[in-house]
Amino acid sequence: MYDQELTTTAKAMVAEGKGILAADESYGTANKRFQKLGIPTTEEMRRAYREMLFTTPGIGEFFSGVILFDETIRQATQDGKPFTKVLMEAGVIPGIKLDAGAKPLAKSPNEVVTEGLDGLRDRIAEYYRMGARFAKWRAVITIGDGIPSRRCIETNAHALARYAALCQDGGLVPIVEPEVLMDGDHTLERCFEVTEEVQHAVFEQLYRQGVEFHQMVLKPSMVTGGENASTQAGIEEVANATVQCLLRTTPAAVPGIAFLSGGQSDELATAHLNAMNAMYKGKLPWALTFSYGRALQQAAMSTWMGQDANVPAAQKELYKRAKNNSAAALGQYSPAMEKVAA
Ligand code: 5MM
Repeated sequence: MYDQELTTTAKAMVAEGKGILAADESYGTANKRFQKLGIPTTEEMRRAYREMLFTTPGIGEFFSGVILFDETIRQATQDGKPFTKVLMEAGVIPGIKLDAGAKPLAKSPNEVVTEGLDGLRDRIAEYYRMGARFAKWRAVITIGDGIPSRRCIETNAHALARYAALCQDGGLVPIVEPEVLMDGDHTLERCFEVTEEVQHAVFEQLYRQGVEFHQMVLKPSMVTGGENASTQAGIEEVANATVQCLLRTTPAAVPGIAFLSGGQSDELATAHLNAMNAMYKGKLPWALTFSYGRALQQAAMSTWMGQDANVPAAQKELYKRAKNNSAAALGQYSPAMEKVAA
């Protein structure tokens, strides 16, 4: 029923030089980020913050889509225009987070499984009516002593695939997000091994659930190694390992891969994406772009600080990160671009 629309939307989400803003922080995550900066954790402040982001002039030059949270998709600007309308008028596709978060996995201490499948078909229908055209579900895999377990990988892969199939039935392009956390002191080689196993398991389950690969977007973590590892890999090493891993796991039919930033600094996340595109441009079957949360928003949020007077300056920060990541998606970014004032 939605065949043509899904194909068109998936391609548009990873159009050349465009990426996706992840602004789908749930209450807990949004409040944690506000608390750190001393911003009041009220519904009105979360609304005002999202209004600042979504009304940034020129947002549609670099963002194909924005991922929203349930609270946000129901909100509007101060003068009453629904956020979905604001985004559509800017040429940006509204998307929606569908997962209900990661919860402890039975029989597997220290591991989690993402929940949210109950009632999902009806929720998808409601969000489609509200204007969403794509969705996101994040699975979280931790590297540690004896983990991840095969149970954790398979359970999360199965849930991701069931979510993705339901999305396509309901007209939403699924963003499939298996995140291997950077937490820990593991090596880049260990990260590669785990990421490869996870991505293989995810595509196996997607295939079994009948998910159309050309109507989805993969949102993986990069192969970086642990953030506390004694040796940190260089930019080219991370870029190369990430692409080599994806070449082993990801079908050519997938139109694009939009990375999460996972706690990397703003500039490093941009540099890694740029290095992948500079090294492999024209040699890969899929587009490589960004779907960052923190690495797009950090500078804007800490400039905004909950004050109306700071909105123009905060929007300039968001615009700068969007522009630099767009350049990185084309392999045309240079660190000198960071010196240009926002
Ligand atoms: C991994 O997190 C996603 C990408 O953001 P980063 O680029 O900052 O890593 C992000 O979309 C995340 O899923 C949302 O912030 C929602 O998080 P919660 O924890 O509220 O579900």
